[in-house]
Amino acid sequence: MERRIYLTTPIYYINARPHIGHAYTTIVCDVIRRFYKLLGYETYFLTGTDEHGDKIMRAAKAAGREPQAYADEISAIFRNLWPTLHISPDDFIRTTEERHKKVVRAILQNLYDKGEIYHAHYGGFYCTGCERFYTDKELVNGKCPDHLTEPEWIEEENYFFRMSAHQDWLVNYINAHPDFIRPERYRKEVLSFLNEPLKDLCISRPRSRLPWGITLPFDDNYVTYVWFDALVNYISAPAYPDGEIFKKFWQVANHFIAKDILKPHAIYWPCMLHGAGIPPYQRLNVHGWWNLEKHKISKSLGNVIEPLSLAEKYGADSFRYFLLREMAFGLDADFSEENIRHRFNSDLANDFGNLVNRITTMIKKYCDSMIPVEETLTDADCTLLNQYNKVKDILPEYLENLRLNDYIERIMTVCRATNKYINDQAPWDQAARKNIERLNTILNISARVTCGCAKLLLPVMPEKCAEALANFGITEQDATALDSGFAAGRHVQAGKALFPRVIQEPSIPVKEEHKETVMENKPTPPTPESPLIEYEDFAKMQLKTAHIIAAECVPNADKLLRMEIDMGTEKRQIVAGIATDYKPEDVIGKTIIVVANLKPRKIRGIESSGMLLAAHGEKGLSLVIVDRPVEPGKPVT
Ligand code: ME8
Repeated sequence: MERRIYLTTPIYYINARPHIGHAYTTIVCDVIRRFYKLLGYETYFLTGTDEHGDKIMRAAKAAGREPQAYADEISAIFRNLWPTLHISPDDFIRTTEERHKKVVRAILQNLYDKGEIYHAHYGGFYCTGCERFYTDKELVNGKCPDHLTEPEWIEEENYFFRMSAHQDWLVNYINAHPDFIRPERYRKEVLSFLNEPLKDLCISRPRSRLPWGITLPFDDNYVTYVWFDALVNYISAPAYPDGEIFKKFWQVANHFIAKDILKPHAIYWPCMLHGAGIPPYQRLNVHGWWNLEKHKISKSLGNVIEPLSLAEKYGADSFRYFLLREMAFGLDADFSEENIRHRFNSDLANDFGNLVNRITTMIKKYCDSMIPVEETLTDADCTLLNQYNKVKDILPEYLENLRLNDYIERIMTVCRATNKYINDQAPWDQAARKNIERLNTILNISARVTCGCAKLLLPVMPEKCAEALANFGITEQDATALDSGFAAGRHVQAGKALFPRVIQEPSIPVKEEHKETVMENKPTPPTPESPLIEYEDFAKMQLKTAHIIAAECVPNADKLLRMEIDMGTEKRQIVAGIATDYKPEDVIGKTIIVVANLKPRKIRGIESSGMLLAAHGEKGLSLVIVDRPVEPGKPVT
């Protein structure tokens, strides 16, 4: 089997700035490409911009610009956006480039010479939004179903491609190649459309009406219809017919699009290729729409979400994670910023980031910062390792079936299982009992599985996962293959939170009462004037023992530590102003005393469910701890 894949996004119209929909398709291709690379495939990834046609000419006019200058400007916005979202295409094609025009002209001439193109009179309903004619039947209440606008009736002489002549071939081809168009629902939609006779495709526009396009090589009174021009990008970029990239990658071409442009890709394009004697692409992969309150996010509906502002707010990798995790390929998904925040705080900060942080912190504390060697494995160790190995092994199958959201969830399940494994195996107890072999084994296994998960998540979050792996001493070169890189003896780095928690309402400035005054452990000292309290007053307070199982600094709050504590029957999160006196690694494993029935409150937007006790000495803070081992959750009286 070919271990190669060629991935393409649509080339985007430049009549407006990129939005979240464009970002999604491009990120999906980038992620899939990185997964295939991890599996050892040779890959080629193309994106670009679609710059001709009515729509662009009108947009340029509205902006008071010449079409070419306008195209240069907006195309550059797309091109420059991709690296900021950690997307790295191999090529970026613009339909106004000569290398593209040359191939469009060659294909047109080839079809014309073969008698596949003819000249005729035509009248029809034309939607400028879609840049195409609609039949009566396709219109909904006389309006374009996508743009909800009334099309214009246009009559003119034009050139037509004999698309109808390829209908039988196309139906047979789709039937013989079950994964030519996928998911299945779109394949069925195309086949059902092909139950009706296919009309020939109008492939020209009179230059007198629309000067902005590629002149037909056999009649300079006309320019090429923008869809005919645009689709050819998939072969013009890899330099059809003789380019090395074309020869190497065309047979494994995988187009990625949303369902809005199914018809041109599933019908026009294969027929054009067949007419020109070029084999069809390998697969058309069709995803659903990002909606906002049930409406497609689109520039024509004016409800766009700017990808850059979200990436700036949450980080490009978290944004990528959200898009991939939240949408099942093929189905629509609803966008909500609340969901981004939820994914960020729960999956990334709490499950994955916390895991990396607590393991590196413990290796630093207990093993002199060196990944320890494992000794005899227990059932619990083997169960966790097996769970990870299974997820690693199913990667090709999930990738092949485009189940990326499910795959990410499988990885996160392993991260959660590793967090639980650490809680259950309690390495801090092994350290207290000086059971070094067991301590080393627990830390080795949890580090190994965590590095494995970080590597599996690299395609989704290239920068953050590289940072996570670097914390375990694994460089990008070490991490090229799935099984490379991890080794006992490597030096770890600890301390910096991978995903600093997102404050609940990031755009709202921190209010005065939310600042860390309450939990800074600066109680008002009792003065002679303080009234004495009754025992009943004291008894209202539930003091309990708790084990600190994880800790991290809170970004932009020098004094705060966020800690996860085990209270016996439950785990809680507390935030306390002790960071000037304690580093995260100093407190992990300690048994402290907390006020367990204090109302939760937010400190810098992070919920704190309890307060720890500390003494305020001349030289700083000192945590109140128990002087013999006591189980967590025990009452302090
Ligand atoms: O159609 N949800 O360009 P275009 C998900 N130039 N994806 C979305 C989306 C949404 N709400 N909105 C847009 C064109 N997209 C032509 C393509 S290709 C030879 C020519 C994504 O700028 C999705 O990939 O309108 C969709 O197919 C594409 O942007 C349409 O981009």
